Amino acid sequence: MDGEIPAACARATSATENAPPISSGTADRSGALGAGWQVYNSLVGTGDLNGDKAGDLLARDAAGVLWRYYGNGKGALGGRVKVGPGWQAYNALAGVGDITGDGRADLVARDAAGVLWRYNGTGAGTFSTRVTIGGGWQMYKTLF
Ligand SMILES: [Ca+2]
Repeated sequence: MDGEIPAACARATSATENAPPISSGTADRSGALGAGWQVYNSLVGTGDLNGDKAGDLLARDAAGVLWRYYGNGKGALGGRVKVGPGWQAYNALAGVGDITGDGRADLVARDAAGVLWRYNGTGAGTFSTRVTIGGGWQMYKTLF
């Protein structure tokens, strides 16, 4: 019933890809994390998705695929891992930390109708099936 909307993201691949370029944390003296990030239309700091106490990042590309980058705890990010497709259905994504109280970082997403959805973090970099939080969220320009 959700069409292309990602109902669950538990099918994340274990393959790690290295595009766009990422920082090794040693070669770039400017503090930048590397070039090539313009391929994404949304970057979301999520808090710790995998329980290693380092903050992580989600990135959505133009095709609507969501990618995960684990922070290494030393100021750089590891290679990207595909979380899942279909995220173009949302006009805002926000890393909200742990809003379910289970110690795992969660994600919220707003669709074009203004409905806000919660994706519970699994603690393994993936998310469970979405749950409706409520409607009326189109009144906000964006979510942080
Ligand atoms: Ca982490």
